Amino acid sequence: MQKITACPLDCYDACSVIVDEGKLKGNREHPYTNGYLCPHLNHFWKHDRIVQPRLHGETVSMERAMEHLQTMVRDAKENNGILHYRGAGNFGLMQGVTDHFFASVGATLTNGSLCDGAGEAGILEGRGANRVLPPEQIAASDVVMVWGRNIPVTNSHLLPFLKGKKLIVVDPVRTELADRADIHIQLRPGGDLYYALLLARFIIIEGMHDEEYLAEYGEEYEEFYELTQTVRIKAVLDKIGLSLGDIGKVLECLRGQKVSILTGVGIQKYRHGDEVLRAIDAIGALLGLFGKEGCGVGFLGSSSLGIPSPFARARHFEPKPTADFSDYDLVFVQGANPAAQMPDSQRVADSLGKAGHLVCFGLYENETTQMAELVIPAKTFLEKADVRTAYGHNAMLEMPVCEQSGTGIGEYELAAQLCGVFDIAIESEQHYLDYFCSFGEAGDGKMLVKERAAVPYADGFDTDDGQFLFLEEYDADFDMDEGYFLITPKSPRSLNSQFERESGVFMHPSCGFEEGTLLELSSNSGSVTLPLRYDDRLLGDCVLVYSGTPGVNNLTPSLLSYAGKNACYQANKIKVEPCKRA
Ligand SMILES: Nc1nc2c(c(=O)[nH]1)N[C@H]1C(S)=C(S)[C@@H](COP(=O)(O)OP(=O)(O)OC[C@H]3O[C@@H](n4cnc5c(=O)[nH]c(N)nc54)[C@H](O)[C@@H]3O)O[C@H]1N2
Ligand SMILES: Nc1nc2c(c(=O)[nH]1)N[C@H]1C(S)=C(S)[C@@H](COP(=O)(O)OP(=O)(O)OC[C@H]3O[C@@H](n4cnc5c(=O)[nH]c(N)nc54)[C@H](O)[C@@H]3O)O[C@H]1N2
Ligand code: SF4
Ligand SMILES: [Mo]
Repeated sequence: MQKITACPLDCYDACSVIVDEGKLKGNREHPYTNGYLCPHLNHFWKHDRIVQPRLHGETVSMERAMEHLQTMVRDAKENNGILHYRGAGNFGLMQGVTDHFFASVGATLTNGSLCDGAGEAGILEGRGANRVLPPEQIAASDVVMVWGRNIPVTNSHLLPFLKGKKLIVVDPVRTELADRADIHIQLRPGGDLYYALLLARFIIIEGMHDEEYLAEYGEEYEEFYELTQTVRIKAVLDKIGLSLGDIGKVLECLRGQKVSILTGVGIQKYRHGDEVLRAIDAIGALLGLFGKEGCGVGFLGSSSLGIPSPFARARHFEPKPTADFSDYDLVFVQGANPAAQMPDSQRVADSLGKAGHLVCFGLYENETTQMAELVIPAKTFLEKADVRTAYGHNAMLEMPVCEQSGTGIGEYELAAQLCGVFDIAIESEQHYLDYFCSFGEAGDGKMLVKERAAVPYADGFDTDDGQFLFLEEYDADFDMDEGYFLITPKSPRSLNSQFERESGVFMHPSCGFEEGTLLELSSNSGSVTLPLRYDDRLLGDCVLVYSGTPGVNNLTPSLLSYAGKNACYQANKIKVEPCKRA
């Protein structure tokens, strides 16, 4: 019998999936899924999952694993020493049920983000809430400006909505989308804040700003104009690798059109990531793009907006990118691979190694499970009930049980067992599922999260006075010191460290090293040796290593963004040498 569920993965698209005798197919009836999936789900069965719990390297029963976990929690709880570190390996809302247990026993949880926290902080500063720009609005625009988002790879279900639009791509890489765009602005990595400030300045110089709109929603725009005047045009354009023409031709393309600007995580992997989003939002505000049909600025919208968590809240938090595991007696990792995906891998490995006890609750073997004292296999998304929302659209998708299996344990079941033992109140699984679904309502061929406007910010912003708050100062960390810029985007083959991980470094063929050479990349944080592959889509002063490549985060720093406690994966410059051992 066919069942309909949703892809659980951390992805803009949140596809609706038909499960037919174990086969996974894209749902034709769902307007955002359009009948196809991506390689991750098409090859879902190819990837070996963890089948048995493991304690000190020995296979044990689930009963034994859970008993051991209980003992560890009991001991660590007394010392106030538990860290619950949860990633987004599965995006279902029910994943948070373990927070309920751990928060209730006084554990520390994480805040901040490895992902979109810097950008979101900027959006919250300017707009007050981070609302999704729905695909329907994008489809109604004339011009789409894609800024640091790799749509064919990370958000491919949006492609049908871009048909027939004028396309501008701002990306240091000549991506597939850049190749077919009307305009490609190939700036140096990290140059976005300056570029956005210059665009904003010329929007005003050229009189393209929407004065009527600004009088109502952006009163402070003149102060912002003064701020944009502090950017030295010629010097800055040289620095970021652009010319005046790169401003002029984009403004010509935007003039008088319905414009959607789609930003992604690429532009905010820096300490000043919040300022980049604020400056791009300022362009949106100046042009009056917010709250208008066929217009807007979209980032990774808040997927939980309007759905308050039903779970207990923690009182102690540790910033996710810099968490010090060695401070804890028990570290419980769920749906994540911090040993590979957090920045500064050497520090992370050292710190994980010094945790009293490390437990890993997940689906696949990875660097973190290899270090863990106890490994607990999870159930797949087909074997447990859940509900999900997304950061690329406003749909809500139910995820019923599609398959029975004796392997692994679901998050609800694990949390419920622990709550039982420690005498903590927890509602039934169905209660939480119903609770989540109560925030959904039927829309056009889909369920939507209630009260998420079809045209976001149509009634002004979510700030105290409804006004857009322009950036007031900036601290663009743009480093022209020695070394290459590191770009670390998502791979088509992996989902961060899940599935088929990449294993090379990519540079322009003019780099002076022979293809296939083992190169030692090093930064202030550490080094990694990877085979060189040519990629003529790159600028000469960039090295590209995909997210999920083993060792990539040896190169990235233990730094938090100025706002949003986000990781700064592209903050370090890189030295490249032939590997001496080769
Ligand atoms: N250099 C560099 N580093 C990066 C990034 C980058 O761009 N460059 N990107 C960052 C970003 S945006 C993100 S979001 C993070 C992601 O980093 P992580 O959150 O660590 O995510 P993954 O690497 O995808 O690992 C997810 C794990 O979840 C487990 N899992 C999957 N499904 C389930 C389930 O149903 N239940 C349970 N319990 N476990 C499950 C799998 O075993 C898998 O190992 O990486 C960050 N790291
Ligand atoms: N196939 C696949 N899909 C995924 C994921 C995956 O790992 N694989 N991960 C999922 C997750 S967790 C997330 S957060 C999303 C993120 O998805 P995206 O938002 O698309 O993020 P990235 O791929 O990191 O980077 C996007 C683009 O930014 C560019 N870029 C890098 N640095 C800069 C810069 O300084 N300025 C500008 N203008 N552009 C820059 C990169 O070249 C890249 O083309 O994707 C999700 N979807
Ligand atoms: S595109 Fe995203 S949501 Fe759709 S199947 Fe692939 S990973 Fe899942
Ligand atoms: Mo992410």
